Amino acid sequence: MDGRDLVRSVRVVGSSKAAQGLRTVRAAWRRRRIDAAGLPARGAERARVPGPVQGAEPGPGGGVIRFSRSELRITVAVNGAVFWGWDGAGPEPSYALAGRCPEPDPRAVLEPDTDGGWRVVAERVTVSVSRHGAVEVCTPGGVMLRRDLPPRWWEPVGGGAARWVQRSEVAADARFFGLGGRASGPRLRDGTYRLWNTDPGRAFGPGDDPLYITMPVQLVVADAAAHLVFHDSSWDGTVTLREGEEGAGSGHDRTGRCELRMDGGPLRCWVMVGTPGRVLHTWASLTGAPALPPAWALGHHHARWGFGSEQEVRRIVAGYQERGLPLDAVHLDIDHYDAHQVFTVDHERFPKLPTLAEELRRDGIRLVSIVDPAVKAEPGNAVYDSGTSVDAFVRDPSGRTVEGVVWPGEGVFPDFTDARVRAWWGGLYEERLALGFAGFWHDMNEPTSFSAFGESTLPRSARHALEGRGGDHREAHNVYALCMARAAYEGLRGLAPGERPFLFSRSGWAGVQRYGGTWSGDVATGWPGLRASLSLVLGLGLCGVPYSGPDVGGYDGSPSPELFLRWFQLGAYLPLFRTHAGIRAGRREPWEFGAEVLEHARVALLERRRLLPYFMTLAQLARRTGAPYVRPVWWGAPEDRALRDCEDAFLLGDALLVAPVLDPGADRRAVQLPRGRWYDTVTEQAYEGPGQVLVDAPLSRIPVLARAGAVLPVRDEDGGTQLEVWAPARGRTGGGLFVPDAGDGWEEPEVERYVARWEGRHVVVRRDDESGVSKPSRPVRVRGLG
Ligand code: NBV
Repeated sequence: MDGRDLVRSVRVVGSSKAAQGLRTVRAAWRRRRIDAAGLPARGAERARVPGPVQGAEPGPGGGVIRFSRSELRITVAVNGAVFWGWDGAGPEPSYALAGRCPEPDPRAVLEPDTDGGWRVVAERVTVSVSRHGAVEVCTPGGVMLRRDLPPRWWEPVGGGAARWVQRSEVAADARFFGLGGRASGPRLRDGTYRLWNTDPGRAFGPGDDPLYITMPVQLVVADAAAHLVFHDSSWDGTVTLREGEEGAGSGHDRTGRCELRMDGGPLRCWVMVGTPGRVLHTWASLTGAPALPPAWALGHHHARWGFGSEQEVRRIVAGYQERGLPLDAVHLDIDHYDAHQVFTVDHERFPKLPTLAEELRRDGIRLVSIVDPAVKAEPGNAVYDSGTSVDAFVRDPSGRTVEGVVWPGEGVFPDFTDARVRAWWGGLYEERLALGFAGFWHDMNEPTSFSAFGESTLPRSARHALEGRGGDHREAHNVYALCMARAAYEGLRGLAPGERPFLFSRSGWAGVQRYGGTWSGDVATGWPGLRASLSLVLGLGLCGVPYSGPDVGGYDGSPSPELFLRWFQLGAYLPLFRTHAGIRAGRREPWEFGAEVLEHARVALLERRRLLPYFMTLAQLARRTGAPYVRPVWWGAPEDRALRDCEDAFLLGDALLVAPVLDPGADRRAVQLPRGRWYDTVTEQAYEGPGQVLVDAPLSRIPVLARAGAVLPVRDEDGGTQLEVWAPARGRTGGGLFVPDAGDGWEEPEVERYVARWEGRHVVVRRDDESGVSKPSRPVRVRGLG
């Protein structure tokens, strides 16, 4: 149906749904009209390349290399990351950086290279620049990791933003990961990936791209080293990847290729080299430590669009309690708003929210509120009026407020790229805190405005403050949700200074981890959706966003009992463990799928609760080191090719390997093991890696293996913490870390470090800290002794 048909049908039917359709069509037309008037037509363009080198000027940590038609600035920062920018681009301003750009490393110097080029030699990386502007990144041993060919710009003859393309080569054995949340990963195969945060408008599966969170962040893993490259431009773009191939026998290698095309923005990037752990550490030091979720947020969350009333919430909570199923949070979707308007409550159906929140909190259950950015454009609506009085809403180039179509009808959009607007928005959470909400779930913040023609977001010509620099939606779109998260985070810190804010957001960009986590969005119910949901968590973790998880059971339709259970079992080992579904979807309470599923779901819930101290430790370590809780199996051995290609299992921290069941009818599955001994955590059977083994995966559980020697903190029956130790192989040692629960506040507990080793016929655990070696004060349980 095209726009005219839709309008015709709207006239005939005249229902409220049809009226919404008409509004949608009008909004799309309006958007096109605004863009046509507000954006310069591209017209003729001139192509440009840097041209031959002319000279160089050393500076702190690197210097500037001049070419006939551009210049390149290279700086090695003290954290080991290398920055380079063309055409005079520096690292600031940047939405990705956590603060100011790190200081240059004074030891890195720019020096002449062979063939008239230049190079910078740093501790962990050497960057060589050729006479024509190709940039090569090598390990200290001289192995090439990435070669960027000279870039090419297309400049509109009449002025305006230049498009550019950057082609790169990587090692023949390299694999690509990252680019934000991708449904078809985690290994990004040959294809084109778009960099434009998008609500697909329906439940998505592995073939859908792009989705809600895109980022120009690639993690490239090769034998010689891993590297992360971040192109710091928030504009629309595409990344086309082609994996390389190693020549068999005497054949030649074909290098891997990457082509990045951007519609605008500076051509600048950051590169970090090393092991995956080191690379993610450097990335976190640049873009910010991941926010630490409060302990309750590491438990089980239950959501649904359409609880519809306080009674229904109570009924669900009672359902969990009567069956002895742990529950830590309940999420209220837009149906608890008054006429779908953010920061309001439907008092008829939710008359006593603070009382409900208080009662739940007494039972250890928190309430989480959805928060949508769009505000109903209607005088008399308090949020609209207060926003209007501070001039908060995005305008078009003619100065009119941009209106879109959202749940409440015609809606306007706060400009979160304006510090003043962030401060106003952050203050609105006071109403939520007073209602008793303890956490926040940001939705529709790509931002989405319903549209009948493809693009369902704001017009590209819409104006944004961009921190006073001024610009349009082409630049602001991808950072809109990041800035909304910042507004909420900073607002909450001011409103409740003693508590760590908890928020997670559907959309985001590089750096969003500073403020909170994310979730997978509307993943389609089905086995492919289950697989896609793991891909998203792994990929986002490698982009520095460690806290995320799927809608367990899928967002739409009704999963079969088996699919629901397998999703539930996977979710129990992911950072955000949340059942959620759309308003027309079937039920998602664990007892709705029969007695057998309920029993197995209970086991998963209890195991999640038992592992809470371990999850808390992983959250603390993510904050301190940038390492995601959920890591690809190659994390510790990126040179192992078979591990690099394994996408159906993951490491949960250092100690556990989780092998979810992703196919129907399976009761066993193959697991690719990293080096060392691994124990099935239920049967305690030992397997030797590296290599592939077949393990049991009955309906009652998914395989979870523990690394021999691992010491992991678990909760004992009295709620205390116990150290679970998996026997090291004879003659070997092991260890693990524990960071005690920080409560909901800001305290930074000390890391407890444990080592495990054989002493005669016993496995002994010792605490090994700066103050010396001591007996652990916590109970120890040794497993895997056979
Ligand atoms: O708020 C309703 C839904 C929500 O349940 C879901 O989790 C989001 O991804 N929301 C999308 C808006 C739906 C629009 C069709």
